[in-house]
Amino acid sequence: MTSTDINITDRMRSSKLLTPVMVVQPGRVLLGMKKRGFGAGRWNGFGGKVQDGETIEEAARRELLEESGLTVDALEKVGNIKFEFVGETQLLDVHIFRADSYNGEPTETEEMRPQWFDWDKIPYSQMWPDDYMWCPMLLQKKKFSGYMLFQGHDVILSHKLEEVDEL
Ligand code: 6U4
Repeated sequence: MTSTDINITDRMRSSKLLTPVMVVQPGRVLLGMKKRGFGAGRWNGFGGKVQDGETIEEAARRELLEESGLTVDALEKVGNIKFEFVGETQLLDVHIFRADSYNGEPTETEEMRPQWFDWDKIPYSQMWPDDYMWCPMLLQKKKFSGYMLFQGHDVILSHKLEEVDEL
């Protein structure tokens, strides 16, 4: 355990569970431009908050459908990153999923505008600033676990990210 982990545990902070899903095809990945709310103006996976009474995976499927119009058969949990924002008490506990096949056609919704990106043209400069660290791992089918300390929404003060066998 690192000093960072101990800090989080000691403060006993509440956390909000979030569920971004990346839909991946050979050579391309589907992202959504977030049109409102948290992370607006950034390309992102499709996801949102886990509601009472649903599992994290159920929430991931519900949010994917609500935000992109897609359903998926298999959903693989590939990452877990905890986010702390300086001055905010609540941690974000983000569970990142990958889907390799999907049903339906990506459809723009009130919250997201979907678009396919080639793997070598992922718009990292218009994504959350941590994404360039783990998206390549996701595309390589690696699993990862980490922690990010943000100052505001643009600056990462410190981070830890490691490949793991299991989540
Ligand atoms: P609602 O309920 O629609 O008002 P909103 O504030 O729009 O909520 P939410 O909770 O639906 O946002 O979705 C936030 C999304 O952002 C989730 O899919 C998780 C994702 N997310 C949060 N931090 C991220 C980060 N650093 N990198 C990333 N995705 C992140 O790629």
